[in-house]
Amino acid sequence: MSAPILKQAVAQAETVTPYREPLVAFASAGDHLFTQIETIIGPHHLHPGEMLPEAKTVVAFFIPFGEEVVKANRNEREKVARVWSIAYVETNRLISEICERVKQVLEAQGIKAVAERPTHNFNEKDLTAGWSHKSVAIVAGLGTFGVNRMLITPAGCAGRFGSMVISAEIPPTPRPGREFCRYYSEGQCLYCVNNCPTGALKVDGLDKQTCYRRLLEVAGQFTDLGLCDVCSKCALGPCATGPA
Ligand code: B12
Ligand code: SF4
Ligand code: SF4
Repeated sequence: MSAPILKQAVAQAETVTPYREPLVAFASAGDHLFTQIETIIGPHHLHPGEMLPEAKTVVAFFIPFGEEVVKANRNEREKVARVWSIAYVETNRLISEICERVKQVLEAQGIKAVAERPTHNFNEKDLTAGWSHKSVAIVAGLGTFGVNRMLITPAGCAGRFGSMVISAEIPPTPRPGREFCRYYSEGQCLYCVNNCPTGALKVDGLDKQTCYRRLLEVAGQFTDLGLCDVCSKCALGPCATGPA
Protein backbone atom coordinates (compact mmCIF):
# COMPACT_ATOMS: atom_id res chain seq x y z
CA MET A 1 0.00 0.00 0.00
CA SER A 2 2.34 2.81 1.14
CA ALA A 3 5.43 0.83 0.01
CA PRO A 4 4.79 1.16 -3.76
CA ILE A 5 3.98 4.90 -3.37
CA LEU A 6 7.23 5.38 -1.47
CA LYS A 7 9.33 3.46 -4.01
CA GLN A 8 7.78 5.33 -6.90
CA ALA A 9 8.24 8.72 -5.18
CA VAL A 10 11.92 8.02 -4.50
CA ALA A 11 12.49 6.68 -8.02
CA GLN A 12 10.87 9.81 -9.52
CA ALA A 13 12.36 12.30 -7.04
CA GLU A 14 13.54 15.45 -8.74
CA THR A 15 16.67 15.71 -6.64
CA VAL A 16 20.35 16.04 -7.35
CA THR A 17 20.83 13.37 -4.69
CA PRO A 18 20.96 9.76 -5.89
CA TYR A 19 19.15 7.22 -3.71
CA ARG A 20 19.18 3.47 -3.25
CA GLU A 21 15.94 1.51 -2.88
CA PRO A 22 13.89 2.71 0.13
CA LEU A 23 12.80 0.38 2.94
CA VAL A 24 9.40 0.26 4.63
CA ALA A 25 8.35 -1.58 7.78
CA PHE A 26 5.25 -1.75 9.95
CA ALA A 27 4.53 -1.98 13.67
CA SER A 28 1.25 -2.47 15.47
CA ALA A 29 0.27 0.78 17.21
CA GLY A 30 -0.46 -1.40 20.23
CA ASP A 31 3.10 -2.80 20.45
CA HIS A 32 4.22 -2.58 24.09
CA LEU A 33 7.56 -1.08 22.98
CA PHE A 34 5.78 2.20 22.19
CA THR A 35 4.97 2.48 25.89
CA GLN A 36 8.61 1.64 26.68
CA ILE A 37 9.82 4.52 24.46
CA GLU A 38 7.98 6.96 26.71
CA THR A 39 10.01 5.60 29.63
CA ILE A 40 13.32 5.65 27.72
CA ILE A 41 13.02 9.11 26.12
CA GLY A 42 10.55 10.80 28.43
CA PRO A 43 6.81 11.26 28.91
CA HIS A 44 6.83 13.98 26.23
CA HIS A 45 7.36 11.26 23.59
CA LEU A 46 3.98 10.60 22.01
CA HIS A 47 2.31 7.22 21.86
CA PRO A 48 0.88 6.43 18.36
CA GLY A 49 -2.60 6.78 19.91
CA GLU A 50 -1.75 10.35 20.90
CA MET A 51 -0.71 11.11 17.33
CA LEU A 52 -3.93 9.61 15.96
CA PRO A 53 -6.75 8.32 18.21
CA GLU A 54 -7.71 5.70 15.56
CA ALA A 55 -4.08 4.50 15.26
CA LYS A 56 -3.67 0.87 14.18
CA THR A 57 -0.28 0.80 12.45
CA VAL A 58 2.96 2.77 12.52
CA VAL A 59 4.69 2.92 9.13
CA ALA A 60 8.43 3.58 9.28
CA PHE A 61 10.55 4.15 6.21
CA PHE A 62 14.20 4.74 5.37
CA ILE A 63 15.55 6.50 2.29
CA PRO A 64 19.19 5.44 1.79
CA PHE A 65 21.61 7.84 0.10
CA GLY A 66 23.43 6.61 -3.02
CA GLU A 67 26.91 5.09 -2.58
CA GLU A 68 28.50 8.12 -4.25
CA VAL A 69 27.11 10.43 -1.55
CA VAL A 70 28.66 8.21 1.14
CA LYS A 71 32.01 8.09 -0.70
CA ALA A 72 32.04 11.87 -1.15
CA ASN A 73 31.67 12.47 2.59
CA ARG A 74 34.29 9.80 3.37
CA ASN A 75 36.74 11.47 0.98
CA GLU A 76 36.34 14.90 2.59
CA ARG A 77 38.54 14.30 5.61
CA GLU A 78 38.33 17.70 7.30
CA LYS A 79 35.01 19.05 6.07
CA VAL A 80 31.53 17.77 5.34
CA ALA A 81 31.02 17.10 1.63
CA ARG A 82 28.67 19.54 -0.07
CA VAL A 83 26.77 16.67 -1.76
CA TRP A 84 26.04 15.17 1.67
CA SER A 85 24.68 18.51 2.86
CA ILE A 86 22.52 18.79 -0.24
CA ALA A 87 21.28 15.22 0.38
CA TYR A 88 20.25 16.23 3.91
CA VAL A 89 18.22 19.20 2.72
CA GLU A 90 16.69 17.45 -0.29
CA THR A 91 15.79 14.28 1.61
CA ASN A 92 14.09 16.17 4.42
CA ARG A 93 11.95 17.87 1.79
CA LEU A 94 11.31 14.58 -0.03
CA ILE A 95 10.18 12.84 3.18
CA SER A 96 7.62 15.58 3.88
CA GLU A 97 6.37 15.40 0.29
CA ILE A 98 6.07 11.60 0.44
CA CYS A 99 4.10 11.73 3.70
CA GLU A 100 1.74 14.29 2.18
CA ARG A 101 1.25 12.15 -0.92
CA VAL A 102 0.65 8.93 1.06
CA LYS A 103 -1.79 10.82 3.28
CA GLN A 104 -3.83 11.97 0.29
CA VAL A 105 -3.94 8.49 -1.25
CA LEU A 106 -4.97 6.88 2.05
CA GLU A 107 -7.55 9.53 2.84
CA ALA A 108 -9.18 8.89 -0.54
CA GLN A 109 -9.66 5.29 0.71
CA GLY A 110 -11.12 6.44 4.03
CA ILE A 111 -7.90 5.74 5.97
CA LYS A 112 -6.63 8.40 8.38
CA ALA A 113 -2.91 9.21 8.49
CA VAL A 114 -0.65 11.63 10.35
CA ALA A 115 3.06 12.30 9.99
CA GLU A 116 5.71 14.21 11.88
CA ARG A 117 8.36 16.17 9.97
CA PRO A 118 11.76 14.41 9.54
CA THR A 119 13.67 16.75 11.84
CA HIS A 120 13.89 20.22 13.45
CA ASN A 121 11.15 19.09 15.81
CA PHE A 122 13.28 18.61 18.94
CA ASN A 123 13.86 20.29 22.25
CA GLU A 124 17.22 22.10 22.04
CA LYS A 125 17.86 21.66 25.78
CA ASP A 126 17.70 17.86 26.10
CA LEU A 127 17.96 17.13 22.36
CA THR A 128 15.06 14.73 22.24
CA ALA A 129 11.95 14.87 20.07
CA GLY A 130 8.31 14.27 20.89
CA TRP A 131 8.30 11.71 18.06
CA SER A 132 11.58 9.90 17.42
CA HIS A 133 11.69 8.32 13.97
CA LYS A 134 14.61 6.01 14.76
CA SER A 135 12.84 4.76 17.90
CA VAL A 136 9.61 3.95 16.10
CA ALA A 137 11.64 2.45 13.23
CA ILE A 138 13.30 0.00 15.63
CA VAL A 139 9.88 -1.06 16.91
CA ALA A 140 8.86 -1.62 13.28
CA GLY A 141 11.84 -3.94 12.78
CA LEU A 142 13.68 -1.63 10.41
CA GLY A 143 17.09 -2.18 12.00
CA THR A 144 19.25 -2.33 15.11
CA PHE A 145 21.14 0.40 17.01
CA GLY A 146 24.88 0.73 16.40
CA VAL A 147 27.66 2.06 18.60
CA ASN A 148 27.11 5.27 16.60
CA ARG A 149 23.67 5.62 18.29
CA MET A 150 22.09 5.50 14.86
CA LEU A 151 19.72 2.91 13.51
CA ILE A 152 21.41 0.55 11.07
CA THR A 153 18.95 -0.90 8.55
CA PRO A 154 19.47 -3.65 5.94
CA ALA A 155 20.44 -0.70 3.68
CA GLY A 156 22.81 0.77 6.29
CA CYS A 157 22.53 3.98 8.29
CA ALA A 158 23.48 6.60 5.66
CA GLY A 159 20.10 8.02 4.82
CA ARG A 160 17.04 9.44 6.51
CA PHE A 161 13.91 8.17 8.25
CA GLY A 162 10.29 9.15 8.08
CA SER A 163 7.26 7.66 9.77
CA MET A 164 3.49 7.85 9.80
CA VAL A 165 0.65 6.66 12.00
CA ILE A 166 -2.35 5.29 10.13
CA SER A 167 -5.81 3.94 10.97
CA ALA A 168 -5.53 0.78 8.81
CA GLU A 169 -4.24 -2.52 10.14
CA ILE A 170 -1.11 -3.95 8.45
CA PRO A 171 0.70 -7.06 9.77
CA PRO A 172 3.87 -6.10 11.69
CA THR A 173 7.30 -6.65 10.12
CA PRO A 174 9.46 -9.22 11.96
CA ARG A 175 12.42 -7.67 13.81
CA PRO A 176 15.95 -8.57 12.64
CA GLY A 177 17.35 -11.67 14.30
CA ARG A 178 20.87 -10.31 14.59
CA GLU A 179 22.94 -7.20 15.34
CA PHE A 180 23.80 -5.04 12.30
CA CYS A 181 26.70 -3.24 14.08
CA ARG A 182 30.02 -5.04 13.66
CA TYR A 183 31.23 -4.07 17.13
CA TYR A 184 28.15 -5.63 18.73
CA SER A 185 28.34 -8.77 16.60
CA GLU A 186 32.11 -9.31 16.38
CA GLY A 187 33.56 -7.13 19.14
CA GLN A 188 35.61 -4.94 16.83
CA CYS A 189 35.28 -1.98 14.42
CA LEU A 190 34.67 1.44 16.08
CA TYR A 191 35.11 3.29 12.77
CA CYS A 192 32.38 5.68 13.98
CA VAL A 193 34.08 6.50 17.29
CA ASN A 194 37.51 6.87 15.67
CA ASN A 195 36.20 9.22 12.97
CA CYS A 196 34.07 11.52 15.13
CA PRO A 197 35.84 14.89 14.77
CA THR A 198 34.74 16.22 18.17
CA GLY A 199 35.15 13.21 20.46
CA ALA A 200 31.39 13.45 21.19
CA LEU A 201 30.91 9.80 20.33
CA LYS A 202 32.35 7.19 22.67
CA VAL A 203 31.75 3.44 22.83
CA ASP A 204 29.47 3.89 25.81
CA GLY A 205 27.74 7.17 25.03
CA LEU A 206 27.18 10.27 22.93
CA ASP A 207 27.69 13.80 24.22
CA LYS A 208 24.73 15.20 22.32
CA GLN A 209 25.45 18.87 23.02
CA THR A 210 29.04 18.58 21.69
CA CYS A 211 27.70 16.83 18.60
CA TYR A 212 25.01 19.48 18.12
CA ARG A 213 27.58 22.29 18.38
CA ARG A 214 29.52 20.62 15.53
CA LEU A 215 26.34 20.37 13.43
CA LEU A 216 25.62 24.08 13.92
CA GLU A 217 29.24 24.92 13.04
CA VAL A 218 28.84 23.00 9.75
CA ALA A 219 25.47 24.72 9.16
CA GLY A 220 27.42 27.99 9.14
CA GLN A 221 29.42 26.71 6.15
CA PHE A 222 26.37 25.91 4.01
CA THR A 223 24.01 28.81 4.67
CA ASP A 224 23.16 28.99 0.94
CA LEU A 225 21.48 25.54 1.23
CA GLY A 226 19.08 26.39 4.06
CA LEU A 227 19.40 24.97 7.60
CA CYS A 228 22.03 22.33 7.06
CA ASP A 229 23.03 21.04 10.52
CA VAL A 230 25.00 18.00 9.39
CA CYS A 231 28.24 16.07 9.98
CA SER A 232 27.59 12.30 9.91
CA LYS A 233 31.24 11.23 9.99
CA CYS A 234 29.92 8.49 12.32
CA ALA A 235 27.62 7.20 9.56
CA LEU A 236 30.32 6.31 7.04
CA GLY A 237 31.76 3.08 8.44
CA PRO A 238 31.12 -0.49 7.27
CA CYS A 239 27.47 -0.05 8.35
CA ALA A 240 26.91 2.96 6.05
CA THR A 241 25.27 1.06 3.21
CA GLY A 242 24.35 -2.27 4.77
CA PRO A 243 24.67 -4.38 7.92
CA ALA A 244 28.34 -4.58 8.89
C1 B12 B 1 17.51 15.35 18.53
C2 B12 B 1 18.18 14.74 17.33
C3 B12 B 1 19.55 14.80 17.29
C4 B12 B 1 20.40 15.23 18.49
C5 B12 B 1 20.53 14.02 19.44
C6 B12 B 1 21.02 12.73 18.72
C7 B12 B 1 20.48 11.43 19.30
N1 B12 B 1 21.33 10.41 19.28
O1 B12 B 1 19.34 11.34 19.71
C8 B12 B 1 21.71 15.67 17.78
C9 B12 B 1 21.58 17.13 17.45
C10 B12 B 1 22.99 15.46 18.59
C11 B12 B 1 21.63 14.83 16.52
C12 B12 B 1 22.72 14.45 15.78
C13 B12 B 1 22.65 13.66 14.67
N2 B12 B 1 21.53 13.29 14.01
CO1 B12 B 1 19.78 13.57 14.68
N3 B12 B 1 18.00 13.71 15.20
C14 B12 B 1 17.45 14.15 16.29
C15 B12 B 1 15.92 13.97 16.23
C16 B12 B 1 15.30 15.33 15.91
C17 B12 B 1 15.31 13.37 17.50
C18 B12 B 1 16.06 12.18 18.08
C19 B12 B 1 15.70 11.88 19.50
O2 B12 B 1 14.61 12.15 19.99
N4 B12 B 1 16.67 11.29 20.22
C20 B12 B 1 16.51 10.84 21.57
C21 B12 B 1 16.70 9.31 21.66
C22 B12 B 1 15.65 8.58 20.83
O3 B12 B 1 17.93 8.96 21.07
P1 B12 B 1 19.09 8.19 21.83
O4 B12 B 1 19.32 8.84 23.15
O5 B12 B 1 20.24 8.10 20.89
O6 B12 B 1 18.45 6.75 22.03
C23 B12 B 1 19.14 5.74 22.69
C24 B12 B 1 18.32 5.20 23.80
O7 B12 B 1 17.38 6.16 24.21
C25 B12 B 1 17.69 3.96 23.25
N5 B12 B 1 16.44 4.01 22.50
C26 B12 B 1 15.96 5.00 21.74
N6 B12 B 1 14.80 4.67 21.21
C27 B12 B 1 14.52 3.42 21.62
C28 B12 B 1 13.43 2.60 21.35
C29 B12 B 1 13.37 1.33 21.91
C30 B12 B 1 12.19 0.46 21.63
C31 B12 B 1 14.44 0.87 22.73
C32 B12 B 1 14.38 -0.48 23.34
C33 B12 B 1 15.53 1.70 22.98
C34 B12 B 1 15.55 2.97 22.44
O8 B12 B 1 18.63 3.48 22.40
C35 B12 B 1 19.29 4.57 21.74
C36 B12 B 1 20.71 4.16 21.41
O9 B12 B 1 21.44 3.86 22.57
C37 B12 B 1 15.76 12.96 15.04
C38 B12 B 1 14.52 13.24 14.16
C39 B12 B 1 13.29 12.71 14.85
N7 B12 B 1 12.34 13.53 15.15
O10 B12 B 1 13.24 11.54 15.09
C40 B12 B 1 17.08 13.10 14.26
C41 B12 B 1 17.79 11.81 13.81
C42 B12 B 1 17.87 10.87 14.98
N8 B12 B 1 19.12 12.30 13.48
C43 B12 B 1 19.65 11.73 12.48
C44 B12 B 1 20.97 11.99 12.01
C45 B12 B 1 21.34 11.43 10.67
C46 B12 B 1 21.86 12.74 12.80
C47 B12 B 1 23.33 13.06 12.55
C48 B12 B 1 24.14 12.08 11.72
C49 B12 B 1 23.48 14.49 12.02
C50 B12 B 1 23.41 14.66 10.57
N9 B12 B 1 22.21 14.78 10.05
O11 B12 B 1 24.41 14.72 9.93
C51 B12 B 1 23.86 13.14 13.98
C52 B12 B 1 24.25 11.75 14.53
C53 B12 B 1 24.53 11.78 15.99
C54 B12 B 1 24.51 10.37 16.57
N10 B12 B 1 25.64 9.69 16.46
O12 B12 B 1 23.47 9.94 17.09
C55 B12 B 1 18.72 10.68 11.85
C56 B12 B 1 19.16 9.27 12.28
C57 B12 B 1 19.43 8.37 11.12
C58 B12 B 1 19.83 7.00 11.63
N11 B12 B 1 20.32 6.18 10.73
O13 B12 B 1 19.66 6.63 12.79
C59 B12 B 1 17.32 11.12 12.49
C60 B12 B 1 16.36 9.97 12.76
C61 B12 B 1 16.67 12.11 11.48
C62 B12 B 1 15.94 11.42 10.32
N12 B12 B 1 14.72 11.87 10.03
O14 B12 B 1 16.46 10.52 9.70
N13 B12 B 1 20.36 14.49 16.23
S1 SF4 C 1 31.06 2.08 12.36
FE1 SF4 C 1 31.38 -0.01 13.15
S2 SF4 C 1 31.18 0.15 15.40
FE2 SF4 C 1 30.33 2.04 14.50
S3 SF4 C 1 28.14 1.60 14.33
FE3 SF4 C 1 29.06 1.05 12.35
S4 SF4 C 1 29.56 -1.14 12.51
FE4 SF4 C 1 29.15 -0.37 14.60
S1 SF4 D 1 27.53 13.66 13.79
FE1 SF4 D 1 29.73 14.19 13.78
S2 SF4 D 1 30.13 15.13 15.80
FE2 SF4 D 1 28.15 14.06 15.94
S3 SF4 D 1 28.68 12.05 16.74
FE3 SF4 D 1 28.62 11.85 14.52
S4 SF4 D 1 30.75 12.19 13.88
FE4 SF4 D 1 30.57 12.94 15.99
